[in-house]
Amino acid sequence: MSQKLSELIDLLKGHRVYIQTHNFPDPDAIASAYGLQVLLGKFKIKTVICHHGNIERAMTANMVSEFQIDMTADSELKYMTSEDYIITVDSQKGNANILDLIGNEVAVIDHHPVFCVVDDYKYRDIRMVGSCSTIIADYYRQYKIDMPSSVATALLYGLKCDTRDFTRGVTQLDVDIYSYLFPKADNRLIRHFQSGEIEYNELNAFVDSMRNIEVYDGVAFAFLNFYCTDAFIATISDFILNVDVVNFSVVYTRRNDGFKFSVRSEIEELNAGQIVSDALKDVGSGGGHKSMAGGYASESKILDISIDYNKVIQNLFLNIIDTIPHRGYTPRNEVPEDVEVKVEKVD
Ligand SMILES: [Mn+2]
Repeated sequence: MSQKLSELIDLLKGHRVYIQTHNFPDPDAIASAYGLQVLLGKFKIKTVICHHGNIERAMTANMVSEFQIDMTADSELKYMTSEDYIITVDSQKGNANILDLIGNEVAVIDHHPVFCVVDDYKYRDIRMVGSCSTIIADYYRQYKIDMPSSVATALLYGLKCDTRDFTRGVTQLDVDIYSYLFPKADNRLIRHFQSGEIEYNELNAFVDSMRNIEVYDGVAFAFLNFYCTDAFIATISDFILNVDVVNFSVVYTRRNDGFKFSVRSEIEELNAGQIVSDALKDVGSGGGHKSMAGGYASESKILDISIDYNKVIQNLFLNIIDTIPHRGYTPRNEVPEDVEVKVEKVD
């Protein structure tokens, strides 16, 4: 059960307060930050929303401009000191996807499993629900606080994005919050935000990435051999999961001196966060939810194993996945003789 909102408010009083999202914030992170900012504002606590990395996607940028959400990039932060308080939303300090700013991370509101244990938060509300927006909305609901339509729309959009329209990681609380937000939200606006998932200038890259898929026993790999944003990799990973023969997808691209990963699972037994964390532990790091996760691997460590980096990456994942019995899987050493083992390739 979460700590009381009043504890958070008491904690923040008299401090300069920042709400920090994960890097390259997505709709859930931004909606959570915005909903929390409006909520704290009702208790006369002023906050600045900050983040590292661009707001990349049209579907995210549309929401920010529609609601005039004031987001400050870390490079534009002028006044933050080590005395200032930071609340991290949709992320936890110590994770690879959040820049360590100089302020003091006193509070966390998140829905990600805890991978790096940092236990000195003064306020912690981490719940395994479909979105961080769910938790923020729950504060309004529990404490009967008036919610403007803009906040309801943003939070409902965040909830829909993270649960992929209520098809992944959904809990009873998410459903309850849906019925709480629905009458307050502008559902036409949500449709408008959602319609920009793939941008026109990405169409070629999108088609290319579909040509490069390799599938082994339901596990798909796609290497995106061109510059693409984090959000684009995630979109491709989501999309590949829609292919009928795929139930686990690993999409990756080159970044500076490494590889950036986006991983999705639709099989209960295959925990995406745990699998990325295990697969990349010697070459980088990773983590996330049961159904969606991400990671990073150092290029030199991958190339140390073999110059054929695609094979190395495939093996790192398949070696972990092969140890986990799951639906639609044939253990490697126990293949019946009359079954032809083939590598499926989608051309
Ligand atoms: Mn989220």
